[in-house]
Amino acid sequence: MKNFDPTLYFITDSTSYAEEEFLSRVEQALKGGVTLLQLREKDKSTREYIELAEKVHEIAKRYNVPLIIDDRVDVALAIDAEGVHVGASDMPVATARKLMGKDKIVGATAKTVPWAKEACEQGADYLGVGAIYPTTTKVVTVLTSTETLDAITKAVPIPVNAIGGLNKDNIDILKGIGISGICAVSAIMKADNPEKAARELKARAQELGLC
Ligand code: TZP
Ligand code: MG
Repeated sequence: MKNFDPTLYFITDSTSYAEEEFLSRVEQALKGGVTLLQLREKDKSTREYIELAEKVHEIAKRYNVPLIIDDRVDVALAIDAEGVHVGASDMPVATARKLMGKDKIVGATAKTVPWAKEACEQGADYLGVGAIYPTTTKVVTVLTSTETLDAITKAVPIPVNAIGGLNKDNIDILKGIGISGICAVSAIMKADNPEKAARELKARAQELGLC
């Protein structure tokens, strides 16, 4: 397995913030103990995506946290990010793996056991599974039951992270399921204090023995 820690996977959403505030929030989250970071941009031009990714990468490197780029292999390669995350409407995992090379992290979204197995066979390093709860983050998704999440963790040998509406007060639902980590957007991004939010979410996940 590659050398990354999926315990607290923070996925960004810059839409409500000026750049300075956004970058400050990302850094606060890293200070709070985020172990894996994803830059997720849906509306930026390629140039804007690259420019922001370079800035986020500089910060992430200072905390030794790998940066994953959502959707865009070209952006990930352009800034020499540590990895890319692909979903159902993005390029296939096998293509992303071929383009990224064997040493980079390739993550994939999976909502069913067959889909999870396929992503794994095509070279995914981890899976994001959800949405476990309804989410306020802009995303096209359907809910995934904890039974399906559990089945996926048993069906693949790679780390599986839960995602969707997760926060420190509701992750107890994941107890006993063999996940490797928690993915969160709003619980950290929109928190009054992202550092504290990240710290508390991680502590709660560890307290519950989730990861
Ligand atoms: N995929 C499934 S749910 C989701 C993504 C990207 C968004 C999760 O955001 P939040 O704010 O943690 O619910
Ligand atoms: Mg995507």
